[in-house]
Amino acid sequence: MLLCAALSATVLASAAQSALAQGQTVSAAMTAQPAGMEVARADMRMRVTALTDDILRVTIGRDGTMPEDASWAVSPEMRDREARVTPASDGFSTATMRVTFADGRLTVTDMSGAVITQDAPNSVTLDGSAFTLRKAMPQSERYFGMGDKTGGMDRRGKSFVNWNTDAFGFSSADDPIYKSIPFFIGVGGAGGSYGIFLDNTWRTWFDFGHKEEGVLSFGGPDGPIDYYIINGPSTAEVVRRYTDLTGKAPLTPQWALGYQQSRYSYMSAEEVRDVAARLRAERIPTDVMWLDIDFQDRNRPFTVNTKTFPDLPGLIEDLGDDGMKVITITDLHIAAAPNEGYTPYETGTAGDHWVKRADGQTYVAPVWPGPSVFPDFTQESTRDWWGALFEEQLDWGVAGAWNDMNEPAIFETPTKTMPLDNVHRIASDDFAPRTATQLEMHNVYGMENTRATYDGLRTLRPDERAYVMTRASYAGGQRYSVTWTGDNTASWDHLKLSIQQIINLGLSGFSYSGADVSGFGGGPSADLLTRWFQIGAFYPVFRNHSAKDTPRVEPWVDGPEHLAIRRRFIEERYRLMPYLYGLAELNARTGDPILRPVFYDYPGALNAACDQSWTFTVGGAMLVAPPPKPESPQQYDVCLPAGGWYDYWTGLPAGEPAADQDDAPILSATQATGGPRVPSSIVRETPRLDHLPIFVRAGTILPRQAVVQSLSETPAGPLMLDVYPGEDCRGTLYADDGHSMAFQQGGYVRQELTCTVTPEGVSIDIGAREGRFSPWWQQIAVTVHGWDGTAEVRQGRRTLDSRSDAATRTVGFTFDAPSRPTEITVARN
Ligand code: NBV
Repeated sequence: MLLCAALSATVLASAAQSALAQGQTVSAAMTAQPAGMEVARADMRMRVTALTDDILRVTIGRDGTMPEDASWAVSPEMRDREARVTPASDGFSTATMRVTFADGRLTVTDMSGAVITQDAPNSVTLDGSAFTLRKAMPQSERYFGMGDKTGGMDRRGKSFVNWNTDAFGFSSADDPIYKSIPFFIGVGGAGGSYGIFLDNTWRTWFDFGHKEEGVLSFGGPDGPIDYYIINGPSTAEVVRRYTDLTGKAPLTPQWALGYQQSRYSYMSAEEVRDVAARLRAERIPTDVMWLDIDFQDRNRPFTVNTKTFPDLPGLIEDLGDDGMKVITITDLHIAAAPNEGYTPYETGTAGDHWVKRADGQTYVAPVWPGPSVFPDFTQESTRDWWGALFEEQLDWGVAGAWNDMNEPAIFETPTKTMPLDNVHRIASDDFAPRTATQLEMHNVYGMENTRATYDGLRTLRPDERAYVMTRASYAGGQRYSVTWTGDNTASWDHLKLSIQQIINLGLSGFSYSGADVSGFGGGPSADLLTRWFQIGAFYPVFRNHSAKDTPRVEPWVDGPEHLAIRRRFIEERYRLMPYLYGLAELNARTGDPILRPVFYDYPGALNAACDQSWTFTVGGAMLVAPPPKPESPQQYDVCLPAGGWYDYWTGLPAGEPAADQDDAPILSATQATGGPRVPSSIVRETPRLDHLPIFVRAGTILPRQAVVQSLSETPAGPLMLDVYPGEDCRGTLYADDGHSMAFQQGGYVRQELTCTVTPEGVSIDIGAREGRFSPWWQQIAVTVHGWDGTAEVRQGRRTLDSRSDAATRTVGFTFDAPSRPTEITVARN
């Protein structure tokens, strides 16, 4: 922290003219601050503080009063940070950014002067309690993030409102839907990628050049004008810094990466057992069974219908013996059932935990249990009370919690939610205790519900990882829960939309999300369901779920041929588990999403020539390219970023036909127009229902394992490493016990892997083991791809047996898993 008190002289920003709401022009005075600057105008003060070299916080106070320094999303530790800055007459700079205020506009550039973000004219407009901020919108820039919002991947040209909404049956253009994450990333501008996060829980709005060409505006009807500018310049750096600010998603229990089976609802223990038994009989790897509202007594949270589920602990135990966990739904509405011995109602009433009406009475409204009351999660004491209610479920062996309806959804009202003048009592964090209306608390209510659940589970089982899934949330909600995209529909449109939503959720901090595989409403055709399983197999949360009164959608429903394809993709996810779990662990440390847009790792892909409307990567190294028009048999081109790729399924360099294939699908831009065949990065694909094109970056070491029926099983045989030689060749091995918190105390193992292409062949380096966990594998089986001829493989002075295969162009060998650094050389002989 550098104090530059000597520089706190007031500088009149030379041409600091700025237009106000009413259009008057006033001059602004600038004052240097310890970590930034303050600009004062007649009606407002703007403070810009560098929390770090790459994160600026901008707060604007009206009538001389700065907003309260409190947040549901950003911890006080982060908000209190101050970077070392160098003041200048027109602003200041950090190590990486220059911040200036001139002509009434805030401009942030990189050190070379390239603009990261700049205010548009009339940059701040105050209108009563409402406000509007305006930024310039360069032609080249595209916009991502904003959570689960529909409307395609790029937000440019669109307008959105943040208002958590029970959006049953939403269309691919409806807005708002369930979540409010007032954060976007601008990509493709002169200064590289940057993010803006407006930390305001009210009904804020964002307009990406829809209202006014070339102007990106955002604002709200009330609440703090408190936003962050996050520098990149890469998109990955923006996401990492946004999750430094709002928190990382905790490391998931590994079983939650397995296949999950759900239905609204499996109506009895018998039905759950039947479905679980069929999953096992059909050899469909599965880790979780979900129980929706009908397992409860009269839809009352924290109860069980003992007629249909006479022995829930027994059911959970038996499924557990078969390698399946059980997650139960727990909605936030508590039945208003006085004098019935319903503990949540009795204790909640005694503790004064309910949201109130404007007249001070407890608010009662209909939801699933009938007349219900609603915990005021804005009070810490209420969250503590709520969290403790999970004790019984945990004693029964329940593995995780599902918080639904927490927008909050209310029946029998056109607004679908609480009256806006309902009263919450904020008593939490560093907020000054006060009442707040539903207008202010609405968007953060669902997140505080999950916070109560998550903290409750962690407190009750401090040695276990907590798993919570939510429908509604706010920025930073990833600290407490994973999410899904709510009540989608069985349509091709929704299948495609799901990837766009998951990508944008991942860029918005929610690295764990999924969509109901099959679509919640409607009934998918056999082909649609099969495709949905294929693509869902790469969702961070892979759950099959569907509504009451819709056709069944378990993997077997359309007969053996479809089942075989669906099973193959579920199995493939399990084979990839060492890779996926490594990505989960990376995410917990960095915030890097698991499922990513291609441009996250390959910036050039932003402007690729191919339709990439739902092409994505899993962790950067695996590129998944579903047909852009999934319902059409039309051929399509896949643009592969520069650097070389392998076909995941054949293991051959991308575009090379497999031995049993006679068509050579590789194309190049020149060949496509009749030119000569050149090494190229465009591959033409013909859609086939049993195939999903997947490519692996040349320069990848991909860890895989044998298929298991659940992640509680130890995989048979060795850990497999597929080595795809190329530039910057790397991979990671990570393992821990998969469920406890021991990894935080060294109970894990991590080994970095690299490979180098040498004149003789390839050399593979296995790094030292970090951590003290003994992984399940004793042996490692390597397959080197793109290999011609036989090889001599050496580990130190030892020669290892190897097998080459001309058809697959591979050489393979096995060795004992080393705990010390080891180099293995593979040389042509
Ligand atoms: O709890 C029932 C459903 C649930 O299955 C679904 O996933 C949620 O999004 N829930 C909504 C209640 C309303 C369903 C119409």
